[in-house]
Amino acid sequence: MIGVFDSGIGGLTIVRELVRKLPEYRLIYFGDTARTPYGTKSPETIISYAIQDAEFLLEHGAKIIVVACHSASSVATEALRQRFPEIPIFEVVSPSVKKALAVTRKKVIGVIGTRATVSSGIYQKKIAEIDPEVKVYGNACPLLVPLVEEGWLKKPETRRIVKKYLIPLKMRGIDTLVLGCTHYPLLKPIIQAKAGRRITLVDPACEVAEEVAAFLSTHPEIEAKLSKNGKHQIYVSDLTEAFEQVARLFMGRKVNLLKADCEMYH
Ligand code: DGN
Repeated sequence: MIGVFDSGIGGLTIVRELVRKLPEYRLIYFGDTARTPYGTKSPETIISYAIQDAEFLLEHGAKIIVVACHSASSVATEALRQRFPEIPIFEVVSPSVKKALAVTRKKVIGVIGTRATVSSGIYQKKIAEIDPEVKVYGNACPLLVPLVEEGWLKKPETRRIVKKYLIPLKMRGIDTLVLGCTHYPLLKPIIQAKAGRRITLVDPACEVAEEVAAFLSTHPEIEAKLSKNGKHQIYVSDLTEAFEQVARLFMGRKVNLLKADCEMYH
């Protein structure tokens, strides 16, 4: 199976894209709803959670892992690759960097995300490795996750907050904006409206799905290990009605959440 994990329900935006792009493969998802959010936690804590999340997926038959959470992708990818050297591990930052560099005309890129993602400086680091001339500006937008989870996708309050978060980036003259958090694809219409038509949005969910598809088409030995057809399994470490509602919002349909039976999450 293709394993996907996230700090909570938000990673279903990545599942949605993976299912659209790779409909034949079975997927297993783990959302750490008992310990969400990761975006406010220290790198050490996020790394230890990410390793446990990956272990859960591998124990349940995942053959490749997609880190859907931007906070975990930003701080835990290296640790995951060291811990599981045989497992192909995908994360959401690298394909977004690639896309952002391909579309920027003025070489000025903005990134929005959680505090963990923005303060990791991972986008600045990865972009500088490829093109040191490109300027990268980040802005943490901690209020957007709860607004999305409340379903406030079109409210005037959300519009005002998005506008405020984008002002410092627009003042820097960005022409490309990376939606560096699992939740932001749901706010795309508002973000695009407030950013203006001249700023190109990069949606990491689409980019990572493309990357996984390209990898599978060139690695038949790994592709052969993935189970095809059959039901996707969506596990969470804590199950409430509210999480089910949020899952429906993210997937655009009802989702049957399974409670992960796992000591460490209690
Ligand atoms: N999944 C997190 C991320 O993409 O950074 C957002 C939710 C959170 O942990 N705050």
